[in-house]
Amino acid sequence: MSQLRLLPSRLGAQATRLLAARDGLVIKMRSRSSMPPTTFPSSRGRGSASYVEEMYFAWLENPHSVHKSWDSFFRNASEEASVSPVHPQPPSVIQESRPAVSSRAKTSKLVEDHLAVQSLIRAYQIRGHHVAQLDPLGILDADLDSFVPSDLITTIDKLGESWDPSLSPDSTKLTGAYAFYDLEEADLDKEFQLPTTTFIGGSENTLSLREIIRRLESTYCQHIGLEFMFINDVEQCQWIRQKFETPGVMQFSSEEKRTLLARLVRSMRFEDFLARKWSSEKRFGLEGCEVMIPALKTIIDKSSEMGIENVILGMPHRGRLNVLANVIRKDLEQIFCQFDPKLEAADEGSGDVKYHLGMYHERINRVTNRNITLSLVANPSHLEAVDPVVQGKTKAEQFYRGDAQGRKVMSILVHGDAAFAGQGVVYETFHLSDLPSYTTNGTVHVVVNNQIGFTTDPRMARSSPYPTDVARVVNAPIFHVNADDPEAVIYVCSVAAEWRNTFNKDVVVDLVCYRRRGHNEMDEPMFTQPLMYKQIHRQVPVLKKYADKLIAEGTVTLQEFEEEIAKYDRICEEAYGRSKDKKILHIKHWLDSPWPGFFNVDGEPKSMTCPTTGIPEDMLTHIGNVASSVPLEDFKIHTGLSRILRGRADMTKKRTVDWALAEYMAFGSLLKEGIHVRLSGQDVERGTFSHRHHVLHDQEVDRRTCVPMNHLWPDQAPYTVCNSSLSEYGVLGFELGYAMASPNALVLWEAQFGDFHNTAQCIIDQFISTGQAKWVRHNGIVLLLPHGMEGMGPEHSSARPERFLQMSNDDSDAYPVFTEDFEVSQLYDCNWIVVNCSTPASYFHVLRRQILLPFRKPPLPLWVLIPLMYLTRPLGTSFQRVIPEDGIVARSPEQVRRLIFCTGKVYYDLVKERSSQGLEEQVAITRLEQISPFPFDLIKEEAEKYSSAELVWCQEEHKNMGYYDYISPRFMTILGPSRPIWYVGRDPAAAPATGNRNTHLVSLRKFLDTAFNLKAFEGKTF
Ligand SMILES: Cc1ncc(C[n+]2csc(CCOP(=O)(O)OP(=O)(O)O)c2C)c(N)n1
Ligand SMILES: [Mg+2]
Repeated sequence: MSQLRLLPSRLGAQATRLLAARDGLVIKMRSRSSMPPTTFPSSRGRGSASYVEEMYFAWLENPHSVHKSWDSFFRNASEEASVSPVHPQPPSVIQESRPAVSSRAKTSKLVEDHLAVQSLIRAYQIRGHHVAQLDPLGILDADLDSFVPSDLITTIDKLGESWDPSLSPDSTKLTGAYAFYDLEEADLDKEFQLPTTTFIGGSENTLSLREIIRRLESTYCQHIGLEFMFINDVEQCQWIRQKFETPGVMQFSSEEKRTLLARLVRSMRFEDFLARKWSSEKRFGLEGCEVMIPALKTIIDKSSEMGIENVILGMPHRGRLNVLANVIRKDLEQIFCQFDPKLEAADEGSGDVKYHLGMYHERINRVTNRNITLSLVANPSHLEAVDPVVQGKTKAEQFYRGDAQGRKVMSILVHGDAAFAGQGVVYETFHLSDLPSYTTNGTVHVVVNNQIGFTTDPRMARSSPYPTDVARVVNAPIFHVNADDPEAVIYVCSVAAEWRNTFNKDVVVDLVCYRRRGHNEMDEPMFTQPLMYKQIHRQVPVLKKYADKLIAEGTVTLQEFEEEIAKYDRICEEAYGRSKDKKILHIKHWLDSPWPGFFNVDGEPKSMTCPTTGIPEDMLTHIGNVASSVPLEDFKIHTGLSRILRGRADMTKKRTVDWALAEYMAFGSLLKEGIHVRLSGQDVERGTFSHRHHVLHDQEVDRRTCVPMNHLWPDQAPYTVCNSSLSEYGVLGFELGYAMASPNALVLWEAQFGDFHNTAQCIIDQFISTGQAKWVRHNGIVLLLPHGMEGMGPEHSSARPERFLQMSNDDSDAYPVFTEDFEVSQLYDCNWIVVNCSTPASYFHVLRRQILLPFRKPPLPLWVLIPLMYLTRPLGTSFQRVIPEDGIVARSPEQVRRLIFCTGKVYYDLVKERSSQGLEEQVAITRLEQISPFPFDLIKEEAEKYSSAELVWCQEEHKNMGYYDYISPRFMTILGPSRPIWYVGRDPAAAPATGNRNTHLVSLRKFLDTAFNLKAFEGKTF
C-alpha cells in the first residue's frame, strides 16, 4: 500500500489540475446528440495547450525552471520525437501562435497527444460506466442518465457511427471523441507513455492508442461499470484501478468455474422446485437474478479466507428462501414445511410469513475449511428497516469479541433497487458507517437491481441516475455488473470483499438483472411492463447461458451438467419427503440471535421471580462519589460543571438523589455486576437538559475527555455513552440490533424529546412492539422518552404514550388470576412495559429490574426532570408499580371522599393543589409508576382500601391522548361498573400541547379545579 501512496501523477500537481479543468469542461456535456462536439472549444487551443507550451518553452530556455516532473516528461518526449515518424505537420495552434519551429512543434504535438491520451484514460475511469453493457435485457439502461460521453473514444466511434464526412472532409481526421481530442486516425497506432494512474499496461509502460482504447473499453465498458472516481483518496482509487485494469485479472480456473456453475444450478433449481410444488404460493423468487446466490457465497468465501468468522446478513423478501437454503444452509425440509398450510404453530405469537424469518447457523465453510457463523436477521415487510438493525447487531458482536477493526465480524446488506433509492433509512444507515461508536468497519451492500419496483419503472421511482447513488455520500465505490455474466459478478464480489477487508469501508455491488415473473408469483407483469416482459420471455436463463459457455469451452460436459442438476433435484425431493413427516412448525428454529444459557433448554425463563433491585448503601455512596469527581489528574472542567458535581457530592452525603444521580447509580451498579451498559442518542453524553454530564471535557486540552463511569471499579464492565447522528429511525434500529446480540447488556436509546421517536415509529411498530410475537426473539432495548406538559409547545411536550399503550397486548377485559408470581408473569406475557417514573428512585429500580428479570422486554420509561425539591425520597429496595397514598389521608381511608389516580409529574401539581385547598384529609392521591402491563392487583387493593371514595383519573395530557383510554376499561374490569373512574384532565385536542403559555396555565388551572371539586361528578352518569 505504501508504494501506492507514493504514486502521484507523473505530470505533477499543476498538470493534474489542468486535467481536472478539462474534466470540468467535459462534465457539462450531457450527450453527443444534444451538443455536437464541434461547438465545444477545443481545450487544446485554450488552457491546457498554452499552459503546456509555456512550460515547454520555459523548459527549453532552462530545464531547471520547471518542476522536475515536467523536466523528465519533456526530456522523454524529445527523445521520442527525434525518432518518431508520425508527425508530418505541427498542430495548427502552434503554427498560429508561433513561427514554425519544426522540432518545437513536433514536441508540442507529442506533449499534447500524451495529454489527450491521459485525459482519455481518465475519462474512461470516470465515465466509462455510462457505456458499460449492464442491462441483461438490453432494453433499459441501468443508468438513467445513459449517454455516450463525448470524451470517450469507443468502438462505436471506430465503427464510424459518429463519422460524418461533411463535418470532416479531411479523411485523416475523425469526428466524435477523436475530434474532442484532435486526434487523427494515424495516432491509433502510435505508442503512448502510460501514466501511473492506470494499470492497463500490465508490465508495459507504453501501448498504442488502439490498444489503450481496447483495454479501457474492456475494463470499463463491458459487463462491469465502475463508479469510484469521486473517492478523494488516491490510494483507494489506485487500488480499484489495479484490481480491474490489470490485464488478465478476470481469469478463473476450471475448478472455480465448475463451483460457480454448481452454485447457479442450486440457485435456479431451488426456485424451480418451489414453483413446481407450490405453483400458487407467494415466495418472491429470485428468477432473473439467480446469480445472487453465487455472489453472496463469493463474498462470504473471500471474507472467510481473510479471517472473517461471523457474517450477519440483512435482506428483503426477494430470494430470501433461496439464501436460507443455499447460502445459510437451513435444512430444506424446514423451509418446505413452511409451505404446508395444515401445520400447526408450536410457538405462541403471531409468527411471520416464511420470507421474513431469520436464521442462525454455524458451519464449516467448504471453500476455506474454516468455521463460519452466518445469521440472517428476521425482518418485517417494511423495506430497508432491517439495515440499521443488522449494523447494530454487527457492532455488538464485534464489541463482545474485542474485534474493534471488524476483522472477525462483518455485515452484508442486500437491497432492492427501488427500496435502496427510495427509503430514507438507507441514507441514515450510511451515515452511521463511519462514526466511531457506530461503525461496523465496512459493509458489503448487494443491490438486486431488477430495474423495477413492484410495478413502477425506475424513471418514476428515482431522480438519481442509478439506484445506488445514495452510497456516494460516504465515498463507497459502486460496482455495477451485468448479472447475466456470472464470472463478472463473481469477480466484482470478490473485489468488494477485499475492499471491505483492506479499507474497512462500505462498498456496493449493483447486480443489474431482471425479474422473470411478476412482483410475486401471482402477479401479472404484462399489465404494466408489456415490452419489458416480452423481452424477458425471450431471455435465455443465465444457467443455460453459462452452462453452454462452459460446455463449449470444454470445462464441463453436458452429462456432468445434467448430473449436477439431477443431484440437486434429488436433494430437494428427499427433503420434501422428510418435510411431510413434520407435525408441527417451530418458529424457534428460525431464531437469528440465540442467547445460549440465558433460557432453559426449552427456551423458557429459568425462573419466574425477580430479585430485589436495591443495592447496599456503600455501593450507592461509592458511585455517588465517583459521579461527583474527576478521576483524571490535571483535568480542568468547566466551573459550571464543578458546581453540578459539588451538588452531586452534597446529595450523596445527604442520601438523596436527583434524576441524573439515580441513573448514575443504576448504571454503575450494573457495570459492577458485569453488565455492559450502552447509552446512545442525540446529545446523550451531556444530556439534552444538561443534567447528565457523563463525558467531561478538559477546558484546556482539545478533545481530552473523561468518562468517570468507566472509573468505578477495576473489574467493571465497560460503559459506552455516545452522541449519535441526528437520526431516530437509523439509530434506534441500530441500538435494537445491538441489544439483540446479548441479554447481558443494558442498551438504552434516548429520544431528544419524546415526540421525536415518531420518525423511528417503524422500528417501534415492526420490531420492538411485535418482535417477540413474530420471531420469538426477546429484546430488552430501553427507550428513554422525555415527556411532560410544561408549556413548551406542541412538539416538545408529549412522548405520545397513548401510542405505546394502544399497542400493549395485555387484555383490558380479562379479569386476571392473581397468582404469587403475578407481577413477573404479567411482565413475561406482555410485549413491552410502559412506565412513567415520578421519582428518581423509580427510575433507578426500573433500570435495574430490566436486567434482573429472567427474560427481556423492552421498557419505555417516560421521563421528566423532576424539580429538585421533590427528590428527597431515599432509594427503596424495589420498583413500586404503584405508589400508594401515604399521607394523613391514608390513616382513615374509609372517610376519604375522592381517590385520584395519576401518573408522572402531574402528581406534584395535584399534591400542591390539595394542600392549597386544605383537602389533605379528604382526597387521596395514588400514582401508577407502571402503566402497562396494568397493575390490576395493586389498583384493586388501593381502590378497595378507600371503599367509599369516588375514583378519578387525572392526567395533564389531552383526553384523547395520554393514558385514559388505556386505563379506563381496565379499571372497569377490575372494579366493575359500580365504581366508575371519572376523567379529569385536558379536553380532547388535535395537537398534543398548546404553544401559548397562558392557554397552558389556564387549562392546568381548570383541570386542577375539577380534580378537587368534590361535587364535579354529582348527578352524572358514567
Ligand atoms: C417501506 C415499504 N413500502 C412499500 C412496501 C411495499 N412493497 C413491497 S416490495 C415493493 C417493491 C420493491 O421494489 P425493489 O426494492 O426494487 O425490490 P424488488 O421487489 O424489485 O426485488 C414494494 C413497494 C414495503 N414492503 N415496504
Ligand atoms: Mg426491484
